[in-house]
Order: sequence, then structure tokens, then C-alpha cells
Amino acid sequence: MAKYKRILVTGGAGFIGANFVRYVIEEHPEVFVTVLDKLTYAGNINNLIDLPESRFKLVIGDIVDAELVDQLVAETDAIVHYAAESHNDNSLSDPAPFIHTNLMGTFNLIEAARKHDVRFHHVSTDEVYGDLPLRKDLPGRGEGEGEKFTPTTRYNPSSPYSATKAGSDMLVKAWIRSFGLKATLSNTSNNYGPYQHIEKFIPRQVTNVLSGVKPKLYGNGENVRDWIHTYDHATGVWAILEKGQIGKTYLLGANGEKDNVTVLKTILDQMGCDSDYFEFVNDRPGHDLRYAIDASETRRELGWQPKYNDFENGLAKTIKWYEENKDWWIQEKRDVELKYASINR
Ligand code: NAD
Ligand code: TDX
Repeated sequence: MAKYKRILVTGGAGFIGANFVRYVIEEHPEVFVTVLDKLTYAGNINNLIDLPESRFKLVIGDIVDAELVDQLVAETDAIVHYAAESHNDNSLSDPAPFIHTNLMGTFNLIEAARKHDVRFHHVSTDEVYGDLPLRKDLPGRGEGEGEKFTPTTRYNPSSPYSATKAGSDMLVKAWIRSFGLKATLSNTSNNYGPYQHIEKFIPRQVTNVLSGVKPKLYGNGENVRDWIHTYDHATGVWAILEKGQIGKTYLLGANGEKDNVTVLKTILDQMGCDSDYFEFVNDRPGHDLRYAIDASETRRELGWQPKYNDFENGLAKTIKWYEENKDWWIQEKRDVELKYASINR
């Protein structure tokens, strides 16, 4: 039986939030989910439209709206906070919405959680730790070695996005210590899977191929990301909500380190394209080199295990989803690419 029967999920119409809502509705029949989502460009009502009305409600609104948040938190047992401005490139061209949502929004939610003494889970990113050196740059280090992020790694964010996520983590940590907020945090590596906005790396390249456009690789393609399937992120957050220790930070990752050029060549291979069917474009300013998560403590303590341990298999399913759900992304494709073209990326 689930510990919390009424859950408020912020950002539940976005990529990871919607996958979490779908997981809860499928796997935990006793739970009722309320989604609070502003439906920004990244939120999509179609991510939830097929879910049963008896199990969930969508409230369209801003997490910065104190009155609305207070009202919703008063009638909930736990909050899982996904809502955020989430794209690094956008944070470089216009940081203001990141300050609004990631900082002011989180502040507003933890104030309401404190007032109503409600359990709070804060969803964050490994980007708060900054980046790690590429393995090849480490003298004497080979494949499978090199430092990874742990829950005690010093915060060192690089972009406006990651700085606001770091700030939101700090707010939650301060509210835990100073006000006894019943909160946990999770810092997770790069997610992939269905319903991811086509501005992000994997869906952008898959939909480029499907649109007859060459995929675009930033810089030299050597940057490394540590991929986890969004389903595994959902089960990890659920395990923390149910069994996590109040006040603690948990790292979620699936040992999925790959450099961008390798991921792209796997996509090209799986989609039947030549391995050189892509172009290098301008690099992202301040582009983090490498992320890598050490999730061993989370696995040990909570007994959580990712299901998608075979990245190629998870990627193939993800590609198939974009192939089968063209209606979901096709209308936005032109605008997303025009925006990238304006910054030569
Ligand atoms: P996303 O951009 O796909 O979705 C964000 C959702 O939040 C959208 O539905 C949007 O409408 C909503 N939202 C934005 N501003 C809002 C506001 N002011 N009020 C209410 N709703 C608002 O993002 P995502 O990739 O699903 O990321 C979700 C969370 O997970 C974020 O907190 C992000 O920092 C974190 N995270 C993401 C990744 C990743 O790889 N994408 C990895 C680790 C952590
Ligand atoms: O067209 C592209 N070409 C390219 O080479 C795009 C969009 C990206 N890239 C590179 C940049 C990164 O090295 O691919 C890598 C992944 O890029 P993104 O999908 O933009 O993700 P990233 O910047 O790593 O951040 C993601 O993971 C951590 C999420 O967007 C964040 O919300 C999360 O916190």
C-alpha cells in the first residue's frame, strides 16, 4: 500500500513528470494524482490525455501563484516537484523564466509544504555539481574509471539553468534544516525516453532524421552524458518517496555514460543512416564536459535497480516511439529548428 494517497505532481505535463504520473497511475492504483502545470512550451496536455479521469486531475497554473499552490497543498499528502525551465540552451538566451520558475516557484512550494506540514520531494539534476574531466584527459585512466558525482560532491553549476537548480536545492536543504521541512532530494543524470521535448539532444536528432535533416552535433561531440531511462527515474523517485530518509539527497543514475558522437552514431545506425550523416555546429557556451553519477548508495539503501540497463535497447524503443507518434512532435519541429538556426546550433 502506498504511503501517500494524494500526490501533487508539479510539471506533470512535461517529459519526466508525465512519465512519473503514468508510472504511478499504472503501478499504484490506490493513489490519486493532481498535476499542477503551467503548460509552457514544454508542457503538453497530450502527454496525459489518455489517462483515466478517476485517477487524476490536471490543474493549469503557475507554481509561483501562492494562493493556488496553498489551496492545492492543503489537500495533498505529498508533493513531487518536477516543474522547471529545463533546457540549458534556453537559459543562455533568456535566463529570466529560469529565475521565476526554478527559484521563485520552488520557494513558493516549500513555504506551502512547511505551512501544511506536507511531505516534499525535490527533483533535481546532476548538473548542480558542474562537470568532470573527460576520461581521456585524466593521465593513466582508462575506460570505466574516473571520478563520479556522489551526494557530497561540491556544488559548482555552469549555466543559468544549473545555477537555478542548484539554488533551488539549497533552498530545500535550508528549509529542511531551519524549519524541519519533511523533504528529500534527488539529483539525476540525463533522461531519455518517450514524451521528451524535441529541443533536447536525442529527440532532436531522431526527428531530424525523420524530417530529412542532418543531425547536429555541438563542438567536437566528445562531451559525455550519463543516460538513464525516464521509467527508471520514475521508479527511483517513487522509492525515495516511500522509503527515503527525510533530509537526505539521493543520486539516481544507471551507469549509462556515453559521449555524444557515440549516441548519435547509434541513432544513425538504428535508423538505417550512414554513420557520417550529421554536421558539427557551434558549441554551447560553457558546455559541461562530462557528467557521471555514482548511484551505489541509493541502490544499497533503497534496493532500487534500473530496469533499462541496455542503452541500445532503450534507445531503439525511444526511436520507435517518435516514429509512431509523429503527430505529437511534427507541428513544433519547424519552430524549434528556426530557433536553433538563429544561434547557429
Ligand atoms: P520539461 O521542460 O520537459 O517539463 C517541465 C514542465 O514544467 C512542463 O510541463 C512545463 O509546462 C512545467 N512548468 C514550467 N514552468 C512552470 C511553472 N512556472 N509552473 C507550473 N509548471 C511549470 O522538463 P523535464 O525534462 O521533464 O524535467 C523535469 C524536472 O526534472 C526538472 O526539474 C529538471 O530540472 C529535472 N531533471 C531533468 C533531467 C533531464 O534529463 N531532462 C535530468 C535530471 C533532472
Ligand atoms: O542538437 C544538439 N546537439 C548536441 O550535440 C543538442 C540539443 C545537444 N547537444 C549536446 C549538448 C549536451 O552535451 O548533447 C548533450 C545533451 O544535451 P541536452 O539534451 O540539451 O541535455 P543537457 O544539456 O545535458 O541537460 C539535460 O540533462 C540534465 C537536461 O536538459 C536537463 O534538464 C537535465 O538537468
